[in-house]
Amino acid sequence: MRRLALLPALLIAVLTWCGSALGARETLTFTTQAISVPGYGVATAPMLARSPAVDGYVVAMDAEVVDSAGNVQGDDDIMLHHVVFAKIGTPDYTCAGALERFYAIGEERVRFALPPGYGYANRGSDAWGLLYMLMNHRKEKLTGYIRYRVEYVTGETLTPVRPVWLDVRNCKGLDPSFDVPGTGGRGSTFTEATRLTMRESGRFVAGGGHLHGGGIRLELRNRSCGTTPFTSLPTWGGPEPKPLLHEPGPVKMSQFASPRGVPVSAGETLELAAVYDDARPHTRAMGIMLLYFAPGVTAPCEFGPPLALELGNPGPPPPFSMPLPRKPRGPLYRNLRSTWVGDYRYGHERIVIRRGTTFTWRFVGAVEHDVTLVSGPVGFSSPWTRRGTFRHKFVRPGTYKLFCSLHPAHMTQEIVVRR
Ligand SMILES: [Cu+2]
Repeated sequence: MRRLALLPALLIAVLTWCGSALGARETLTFTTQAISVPGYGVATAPMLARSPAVDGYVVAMDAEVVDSAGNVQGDDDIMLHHVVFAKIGTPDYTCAGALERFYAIGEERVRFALPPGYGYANRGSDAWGLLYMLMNHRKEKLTGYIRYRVEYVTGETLTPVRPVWLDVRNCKGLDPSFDVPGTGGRGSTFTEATRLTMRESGRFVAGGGHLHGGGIRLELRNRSCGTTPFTSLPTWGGPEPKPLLHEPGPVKMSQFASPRGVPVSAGETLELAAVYDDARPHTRAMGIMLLYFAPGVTAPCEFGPPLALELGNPGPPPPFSMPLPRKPRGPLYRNLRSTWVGDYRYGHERIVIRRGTTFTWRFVGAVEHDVTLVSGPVGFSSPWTRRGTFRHKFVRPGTYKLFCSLHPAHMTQEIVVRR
């Protein structure tokens, strides 16, 4: 009996030993230093990130937020808004500078995995960095840690891939967001797009998308061939963390991993198009697709086989109107033309102006803030800033509810534009 029971264990030991002699695949887990997130607030910053200490290939990766005991944080505590990983000192495929963006995770908790035989090459001496944005849904300050798992292959040669980061606001800095005005009427859409002309031939063997609330689809088009080889679709739903500090985004985006993938040829022009609902405003929207490219020989306008999709349960964005997390307070100011934006408050919170007024916000804080439409007749937002001014001309009457997207529960404002 005893001898029989030992047999499986022995077999596993032998197989594991053979496996490591040929090449090993292991899961490496890293945890960042502590990140403090203010109550009902947002924390965003770049930091250095630990990486595998030996040469090998990343074949899959995911990330989550944990507390000091290692417990995974729910969205009701610290929500992972997004984390972007980059290799320091390596040029990016689409943007200037030596930060190669190779993995990102957002509200859609999508794990990236390359098809078998492909890997993202990494040296033990390579340095990684990450840019995080975390959101605290509790009143008190919380401390979180980003824990990421890297599936890592050593001791064998894989077909190398290069990450290709396509963003409809290509290379516009740390906040590549745009605003959907929401003035198109029922059933209308708003599209923001970017193009990339391929410098070399090969195949995209994996990819996925990132949209925000109001997103309908993200299309990868081949303009030279008149095709749309991949569309990333959002899945909606799931419990929304309360209080709502931003318009909820998709809980999943469809992705693909296929060795024959999406073939492209040198000189062909690709277009990434983010299609949003334009029946209502959506501010600080995004449209990003991360693809993994394996250089190789392809025919011009080669038609790839159907992609192996991980689809989710896609559907149109739910009609949604965001309430302000805090009711604007204080006296009502009539015909005001400007206000100040200080640390954690707007100079005037309740304002009535005439239609056609150009309103000015003067930023005088020690930390960054913004002005973002939450609901109202037209979507608009300011950049994050500590200094300078931002102007908006109010041409449509109605009630504009605004907040600072970085301090949404503290900084709110309501501007009524009369006819
Ligand atoms: Cu703020």
